[in-house]
Amino acid sequence: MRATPPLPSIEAITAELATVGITHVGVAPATHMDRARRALENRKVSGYSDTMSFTWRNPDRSTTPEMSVKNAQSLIVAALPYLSEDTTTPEGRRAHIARYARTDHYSILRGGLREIARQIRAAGERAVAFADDNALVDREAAYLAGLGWFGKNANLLIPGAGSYFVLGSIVTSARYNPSEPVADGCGSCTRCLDGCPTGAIVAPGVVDARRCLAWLLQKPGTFPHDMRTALGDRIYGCDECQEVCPPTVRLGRRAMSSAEPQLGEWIDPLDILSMSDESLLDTFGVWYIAERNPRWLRRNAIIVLGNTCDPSDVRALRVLTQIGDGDDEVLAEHARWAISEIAGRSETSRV
Ligand code: B12
Ligand code: SF4
Ligand code: SF4
Repeated sequence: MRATPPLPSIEAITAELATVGITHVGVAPATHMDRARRALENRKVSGYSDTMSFTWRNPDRSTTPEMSVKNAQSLIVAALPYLSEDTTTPEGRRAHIARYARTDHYSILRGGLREIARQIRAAGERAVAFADDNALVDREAAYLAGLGWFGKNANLLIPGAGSYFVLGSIVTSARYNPSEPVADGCGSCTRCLDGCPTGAIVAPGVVDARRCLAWLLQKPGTFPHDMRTALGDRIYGCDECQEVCPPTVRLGRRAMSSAEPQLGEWIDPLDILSMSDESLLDTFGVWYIAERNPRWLRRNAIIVLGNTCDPSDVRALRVLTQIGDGDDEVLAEHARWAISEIAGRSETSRV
């Protein structure tokens, strides 16, 4: 009979996770996450969670690790850096992809965590890996595991490294020694509150999703009129509250992503409008696209064209006019808006 392998130590786990690019690991007790539970309830009542489901789908489950793994004792929480090199901003029409969305960092993180979970199970314990899953509030797990502090921009900031990290956990019945929590590092800084283009950070650590561009780009339906100009050239995700964050900007480069980006920083929004449903889902399928309906990507591309397209860009204007005259009333309305924005810029440049 083969002997049961020993439980991997936290040092061995950290070393193994480092081989896939995971730079920070900590341990939290698998207790109920009271603060996150309260925050989920409060954001629902105040309307800040808008129509998001995610961790709100079942707040009891997403804040109670034991509901995912029977007799859970510990969370092993890991952070993977996603910062990659910037490229130059193109002239004219352009669409910007947020830093975390240029590679499927979650699958790298999950892959590393699943392998460790397998080793823990082989040692006779229960263990399940989660990363960006509705079953667990990842930032609270990371805070409790001493990986970092909650920034006023709501992101988890790692001391000496900033917030350009994705987070994931292994919930396990095995007992590991919990790490020490990290003290607040924001101090009197308020740059993210002032720097958010839509004023979505309504209090330190509290994001009103109804104003957050990252959510509005994912949400199905008509894009709110009063947020369209502020969207600028963003096609997926928004990095602004991190781009203005001193520790993240200053120290982020200490831990860079080692993964080859699958997508560039910039794409041509006209390409999105000329691609088939199938190729849109093939190219951008790792993104959260509501209802898996590429129509919402096209909607975003139309707004971005409205914000970035030069009035002399005949090709883009022709495509927008076709959509504006088309059968999809939602896209048509966005296209007519974009045309009038572009025309407005041509008026301004003549004055
Ligand atoms: C829903 C969601 C969103 C929503 C809502 C975000 C939000 N702030 O709630 C939207 C679509 C807007 C979004 C955007 C982004 N997201 Co998101 N998102 C999630 C998801 C799926 C759930 C988050 C959640 O449960 N929120 C619930 C609320 C209650 O949590 P919270 O905002 O963190 O609230 C805490 C703080 O308020 C804190 N707190 C309480 N009191 C106080 C007091 C003070 C003074 C402070 C400072 C804090 C504080 O405690 C609360 C509870 O823990 C997680 C993945 C997961 N399963 O956890 C990823 C996750 C949070 N997202 C992530 C990322 C990368 C982003 C973006 C940067 C992506 C982008 N570039 O566009 C932006 C950042 C926007 C922002 N400033 O938060 C990462 C964050 C990594 C990190 N280092 O923090 C996560 C963890 C995914 C992952 N597994 O890596 N996201
Ligand atoms: S992601 Fe963008 S819109 Fe959302 S809170 Fe941060 S800066 Fe504001
Ligand atoms: S910008 Fe300033 S206040 Fe906001 S998270 Fe960064 S350090 Fe904290």
